[in-house]
Formats: sequence, C-alpha cells, structure tokens
Amino acid sequence: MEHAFQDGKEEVIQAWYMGDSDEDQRLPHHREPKEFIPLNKLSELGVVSWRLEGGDNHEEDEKLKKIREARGYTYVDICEICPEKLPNYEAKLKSFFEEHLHTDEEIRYCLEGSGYFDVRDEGDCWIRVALKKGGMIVLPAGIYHRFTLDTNNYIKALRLFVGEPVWTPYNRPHDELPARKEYLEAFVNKEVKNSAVTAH
Ligand code: KMT
Ligand code: NI
Repeated sequence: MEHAFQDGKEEVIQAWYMGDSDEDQRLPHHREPKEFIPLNKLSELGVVSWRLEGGDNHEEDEKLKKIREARGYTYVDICEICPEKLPNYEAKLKSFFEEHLHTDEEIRYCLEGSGYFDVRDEGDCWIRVALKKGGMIVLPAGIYHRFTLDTNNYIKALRLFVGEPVWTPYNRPHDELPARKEYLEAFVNKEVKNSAVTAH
C-alpha cells in the first residue's frame, strides 16, 4: 500500500508554484506569498513519486526493485551533474532548462545532491518540484518540463527506462506529437470533461 501511510516523502520532494522573476534559475523562485503544492496534486498531473533511501545502496533496495518490476523499468544508469563528470556541462545544463517533452516517461531517483524539475500544470503555470537525496519522481510522457540544478550545484541521479532508452527532448512547441495528445487526454482534458459532467 504505497500511498496508504505517511512516509515522510515531503522531506525529500517538495513542490510549489513559481513566481515570474527572471533571477538566477538556481534560486527557488517561490510565489509571494509562498504556495506549496501537495504531492497528490502532482499525481493528478501524472507526476508520481516515492521516497527511498538515497545513497549508493540502490542495488540492494527492495522498494526500488518492486517499483522497477511493477513499472517495467528494465534499464538503469547514473547521471552525475558536475563539470568534472558531465561532458559538455554548460551546454547540457542549458538544454535541460529548455522547456521540452519526451515520448516516454522521465524517471529520476536522486542518490545525492538535489535539483529542480519544473513541470507545467493543467493551466500552463510552472510548478517547481524540488528533489533531494532519496526522492524519486516520474514525469509522464508528453508533459512539458525542464530541469535545473539548485544553488548546491550538484546532483547524482539514477535514470531509469522501460527498454532501450530514448532521451530525445522535443522543445516546446511539439503539440502535434501523439505523446502530447495522449498526455492531454489522460491528465488535462479529463478535468474539463469531469467538470462538464458535474455541471449538467
Ligand atoms: C534531464 O533529462 O533533465 C536530466 O537528465 C537531468 C536531470 S537528472 C540528473
Ligand atoms: Ni526531460
């Protein structure tokens, strides 16, 4: 029963609405006043998350094993973001922060450090999802999003995938892609349909 008990997920995953200042992308960019978003609202957008241990023992982690089996995450590798470990560091960081989507899920499990995954809500507002050591998130196929380091300037994350990985980013706009249409159908238009039904 993954969601039936409080497992301290908020200690490693937090989400809030972003303000519109154009200061350094690595700053938190809260709205004024701050507007936090409960993690169950994220799941309505298709963004699911778990809390695991973090650190280097992921190969023995039973909870991770179960998630991988349940969701078919056969592929795994490690992505470490620092100038020494990531070839083309500056260019990569720049492209991570371009708003884009993928035709598959983006699955990240933070082993060390931290970072921000920004996702668009149903009304196209930016939600900043702060991921710390132990936090694992899935961004659904077709959601517009971007990534930035925070002011700690370091993240080491596990990247998972169903089958052979395809990391291709499609920068916005790419609304004609089936993955985009399917995302809207599953998580955004659904809301409109539901409220239309209750309005009758
Ligand atoms: C991505 O796709 O944005 C990344 O892989 C960078 C964040 S995961 C360390
Ligand atoms: Ni991405």
